[in-house]
Amino acid sequence: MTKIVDLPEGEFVLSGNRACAGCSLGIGLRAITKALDGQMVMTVPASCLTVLGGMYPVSSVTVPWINVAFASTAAAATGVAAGLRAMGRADGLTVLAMAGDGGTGDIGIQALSGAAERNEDFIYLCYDNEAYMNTGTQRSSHTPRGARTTTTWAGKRENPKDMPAIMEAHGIPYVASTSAVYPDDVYDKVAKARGIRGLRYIQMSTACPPGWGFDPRDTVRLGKLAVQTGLTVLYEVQNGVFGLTSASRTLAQAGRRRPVAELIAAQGRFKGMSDEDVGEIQAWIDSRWERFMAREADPAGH
Ligand SMILES: Cc1ncc(C[n+]2csc(CCOP(=O)(O)OP(=O)(O)O)c2C)c(N)n1
Ligand code: SF4
Ligand SMILES: [Mg+2]
Repeated sequence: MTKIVDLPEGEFVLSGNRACAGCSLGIGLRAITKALDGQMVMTVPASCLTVLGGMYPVSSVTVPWINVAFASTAAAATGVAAGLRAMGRADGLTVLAMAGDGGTGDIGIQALSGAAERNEDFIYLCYDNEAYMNTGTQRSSHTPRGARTTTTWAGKRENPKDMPAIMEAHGIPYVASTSAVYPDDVYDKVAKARGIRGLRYIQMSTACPPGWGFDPRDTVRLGKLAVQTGLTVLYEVQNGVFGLTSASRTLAQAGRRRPVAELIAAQGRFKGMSDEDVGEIQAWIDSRWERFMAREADPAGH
């Protein structure tokens, strides 16, 4: 595993972007672009990522980037990849479709599912800040149960959609889950995906101070706490073979997780949640974690 100090020095995300203070998206995007060595073309729908990238004529990112209509991120990436092949430019250049959780699990899912079924040749990276943040925190299918948003003012009642599992069911060669506050894990997964052909799906948990309700200085602590509780799980599935990675593997070896109540208490969006609801979320995480443990014990699912 690559250590943070060993990440390449080349920078493709410049300082001084328009994201909020403490946003973890920039940390993740730095690692992603380093893993691709800037040899990439991005397709991006409306989201906090477009805010981070900047409005013409200024930009905080030095790689080619196409802003596309919301539902069409994967369709646009399909077209860019086909165009590069037709021009004989596909070798060495990676097409990266990158969208938020709303743009992926809700609005962009049909184009993404179609591209996965055809096993198109690009990386799709969903950064998951767990709501429609750019428009002021509306619930998405990825918003966790109990979270207050402007459209779930009493707390969301449903558990989040499991997009990596949905993508795995398409039989694509690589699916991974990572977190922006572990840039070494992000880097390793994108670097691995770079060397694989076909559709590769990576979901990146992206801690968001205003949307989750915590102080910007706590971004890394909160993102890591989500992993330490087992709510965010770092893993990959390559050609059907499962493996925990990084801090989630360490957690599994240690055999004990921190209670989700700690994570809930640290975020304003969960304010006022009953003990009963916290207990139900803990039970949901526990049963999910047991399934991950079973896969870790039998990686190829025999
Ligand atoms: C077709 C369409 N519908 C709605 C919008 C308004 N809109 C812009 S960004 C955004 C939120 C996107 O949420 P997500 O994909 O999770 O990314 P985030 O903002 O959280 O980074 C919405 C609803 C739009 N630009 N286009
Ligand atoms: S709203 Fe959240 S995800 Fe969006 S720029 Fe601000 S901190 Fe980042
Ligand atoms: Mg979002």
